[in-house]
Amino acid sequence: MTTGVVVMAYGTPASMDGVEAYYTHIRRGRPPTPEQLDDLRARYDAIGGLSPLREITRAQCDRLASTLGPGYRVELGYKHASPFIEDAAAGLGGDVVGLVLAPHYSRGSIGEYVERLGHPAIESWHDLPEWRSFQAQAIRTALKDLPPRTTVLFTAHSLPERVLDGDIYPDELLASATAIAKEANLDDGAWSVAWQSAGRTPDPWRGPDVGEVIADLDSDGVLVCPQGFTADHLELLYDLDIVARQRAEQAGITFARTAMVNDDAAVLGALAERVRSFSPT
Ligand code: FEC
Repeated sequence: MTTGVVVMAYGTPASMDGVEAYYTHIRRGRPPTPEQLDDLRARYDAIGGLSPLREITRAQCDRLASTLGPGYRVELGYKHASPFIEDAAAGLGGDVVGLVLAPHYSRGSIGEYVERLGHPAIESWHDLPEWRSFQAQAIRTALKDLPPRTTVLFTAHSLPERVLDGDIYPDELLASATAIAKEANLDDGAWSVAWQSAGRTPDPWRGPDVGEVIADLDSDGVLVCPQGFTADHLELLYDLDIVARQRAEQAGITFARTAMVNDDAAVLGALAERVRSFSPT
């Protein structure tokens, strides 16, 4: 008897022609205005075309599948692109468990993946020691090339305030940032948390935004550690590497960002172990 595993991730369009359908899906069926669509296409153009997210998610999923080995059937399911979560789950019989390739729980984000899956899932894994060590090592490596007075900013995707009311997401982000900062031997005043990639909607989103924090920094360097994500994609390559970098340059501050997990063998191996030992309550 095999166990089915649905590895879930955000998804990205497979071609530039697919950007409108993708954006419409993110907006829950409401098509974007021509201006919004042009703006998104321009962001993909600015990172050199499509996002690398599709290939990276595939590599992450393959790494999980090969570590899990026989006894597990692993399928990839995207939130906003094909193959969708529901299609991946429908192709699996018997026991099915889910894993989202994002470390922290929030009702408005992970909760939605799990609801659509309709099976038990690992809802949060930011306490994984191998993941925390990866982040601490990435910080230590990047700091070697930065000025001594550098601030580390741990970022995650912002969410609307109404979604975060009573949600555990900010607490989980602070808990992992604190543990990673300790493991990387950062002084208390040398790091903080910030938010990024707030949506283009009129309602208030959780801040402070990483760009505002950078503009107000009293330091010579800033190192952004996007702990809320596992792969290189648009929100990092554009929102951080282009927009946040510009903010830093305007403020006369050296900018850098830590390396992403992508298909790192130690982290994905440990995640596979977590899937193996997962028993739904
Ligand atoms: O590389 C790529 O092509 C895709 C990058 C990508 C990732 C990602 C992750 C998260 N999002 C989260 C929440 C929201 C909410 C809205 C929203 C909107 C967008 C848009 C694009 C986009 N997101 Fe995303 N997100 C990525 C891309 N996201 C493009 C639409 C244009 C824009 O606003 O920039 C607002 C929806 C609405 O309009 O109602 C909310 C969260 C994550 C991290 C967790 C995860 O990976 O699932 C939370 C990657």
